[in-house]
Amino acid sequence: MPAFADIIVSPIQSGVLLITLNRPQARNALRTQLLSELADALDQAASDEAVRAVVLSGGPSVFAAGADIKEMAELDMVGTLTDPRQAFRNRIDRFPKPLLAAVNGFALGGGCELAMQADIIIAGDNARFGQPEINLGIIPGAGGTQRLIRAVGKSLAMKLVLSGEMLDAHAALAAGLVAEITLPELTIERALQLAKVIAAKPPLAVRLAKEALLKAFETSLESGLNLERKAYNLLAATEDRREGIAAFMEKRKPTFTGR
Ligand code: CO8
Repeated sequence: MPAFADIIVSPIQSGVLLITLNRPQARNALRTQLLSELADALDQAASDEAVRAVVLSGGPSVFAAGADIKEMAELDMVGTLTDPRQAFRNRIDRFPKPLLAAVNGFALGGGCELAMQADIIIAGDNARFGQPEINLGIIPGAGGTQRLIRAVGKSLAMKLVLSGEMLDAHAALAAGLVAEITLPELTIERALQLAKVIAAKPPLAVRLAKEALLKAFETSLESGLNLERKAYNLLAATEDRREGIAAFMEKRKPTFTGR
């Protein structure tokens, strides 16, 4: 991996890559450069067979305080329309492997939206999620109106987006925005541990499961079930399916190769 300025990419461990947002002095505000580096790192992780899952963290005390407001202030409407950040966000969306967010502290605005781009959120009990854009005279622009409502339902999403109020970790867990909460000092470790469990599963099945699950947000039940069935059938042709079933019969641990 090339050296990055705004993120730290740790060496792969047991198939898991840890990416840490690294602008603590700006509360990890998501300036263009940071998003560009993150998209590049994920593109590289997507094509590296050794990477089977990625954990995205903001470090011990903050996940991300949103778009970089200082950078945003420079943009007029044309600047906003031609803003390259959307393309970086789209590349993050297309990451095909499991992406876990380890969230400590604030995940606000674009930071909350970034956490919601992950497949699974593990939060420290000090985490606070929010879409405070309304306080700046704008609305969420990177998925906050669409993903939040799918994650927590209409009433709570409306409350958060229209009032700018924050959701604490316990409320986020109760609402289904996060999968687990833990002590803040254990958030990254727990996310890595879960990522390693996923990384040991058959990669093709993991990939198709992610694709099928995400499709549920975008399609009718009938076509979603159709896609699920096709993905299921495809996996019947894999060596990993043979290995998984053989290992069960032989009462041993399977070794999956992604073939
Ligand atoms: N952008 C730029 N700088 C920031 C940001 C930010 N979002 N957040 C914090 N900083 C900077 C502060 O300016 C300060 O810098 P300096 O030391 O130079 O004055 C430094 O970080 C520390 O900030 P605080 O002193 O405020 O730190 P606190 O720990 O007291 O508070 C908070 C942390 C609560 C996170 C607070 O900083 C805050 O409220 N930040 C703004 C949160 C916000 O409004 N986020 C929404 C931004 S808008 C957005 O995300 C729209 C997304 C649209 C995406 C479209 C993509 C195409």
